[in-house]
Amino acid sequence: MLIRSSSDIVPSEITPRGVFERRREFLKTASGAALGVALQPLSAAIAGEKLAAAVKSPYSTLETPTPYKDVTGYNNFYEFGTDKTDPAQNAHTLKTRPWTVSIEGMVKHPRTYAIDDLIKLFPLEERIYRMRCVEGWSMVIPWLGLPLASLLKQAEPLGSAKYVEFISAADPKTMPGVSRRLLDWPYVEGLRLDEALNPLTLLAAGLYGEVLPNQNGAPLRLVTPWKYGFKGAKSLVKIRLVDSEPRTAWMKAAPSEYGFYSNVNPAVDHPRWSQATERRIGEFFKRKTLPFNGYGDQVAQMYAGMDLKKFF
Ligand SMILES: Nc1nc2c(c(=O)[nH]1)N[C@H]1C(S)=C(S)[C@@H](COP(=O)(O)O)O[C@H]1N2
Ligand SMILES: [Mo]
Repeated sequence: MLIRSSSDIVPSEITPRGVFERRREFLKTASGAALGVALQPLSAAIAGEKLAAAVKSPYSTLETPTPYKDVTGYNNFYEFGTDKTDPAQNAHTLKTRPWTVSIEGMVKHPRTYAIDDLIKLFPLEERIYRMRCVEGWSMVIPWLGLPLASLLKQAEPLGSAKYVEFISAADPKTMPGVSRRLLDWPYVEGLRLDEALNPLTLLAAGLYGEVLPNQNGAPLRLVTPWKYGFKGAKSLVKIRLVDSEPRTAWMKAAPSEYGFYSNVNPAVDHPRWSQATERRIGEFFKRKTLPFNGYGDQVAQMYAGMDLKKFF
């Protein structure tokens, strides 16, 4: 198979706006009957006013979204292989219905949601976010999701809860990578409670106005745009409130390379490479990476007084 690097993509192929606007127009006018098969599972949740409300968010960047084929065709999801094109090729084996997501641990109201109930209960918003992978590439992705804070407020964290642990599915029958010792499965991520409650933190169920493709973490995945991409645990089955810092899959694999905080920080290099610049997929020249991926106004105060070289 021919794998092109991002620098091979010529400008004439970059038509995200057109595609995106057409999709938005389609979604605004689509009736249930007009929705394609891919939209079916979400159709009840995003039809009508909810979708209208999803069109704009003050948290969205005005930057041009990365083309759909790159957002869905070039990413990491080790449960389906370690190459960037593996998830798109292999994730069709994942079965996302029926699916439940449990909110558990130190909460007043633990609950297991069927995914379709969860999506109906919480209004989905469109959030166009800059995303930065620890490996040095970046994208702009129009997510469709619910603020994690909405779900947490419903569950009511106890006073003892200080962190949130996110646990991905690990099903060897549908996820071939889980049978290889690439990571200590299941994939686990974590946030401090205030980070989890930050208005930027999203649980995404869709992108580009469509149900999330499997390779992007269907049916529900975490999105924290001021942190490196690996924080965004995919295909979540559990969200657990805990009193101590969760040990994440990447911290277990390589503690000196992947810290708990993982805030995008051009001033703190990865032990094996610089984090000062990034390649926006679809662009030729590298860009400077911004502190907190450009979201400092929304998140920097959470880390006031912390040495971000120590707490990387
Ligand atoms: N369960 C799981 N979640 C995961 C990963 C993974 O391997 N397994 N990879 C992470 C990494 S390194 C990145 S960059 C993003 C990439 O996917 P996206 O482009 O859909 O955000 O998913 C993150 N979430
Ligand atoms: Mo990543």
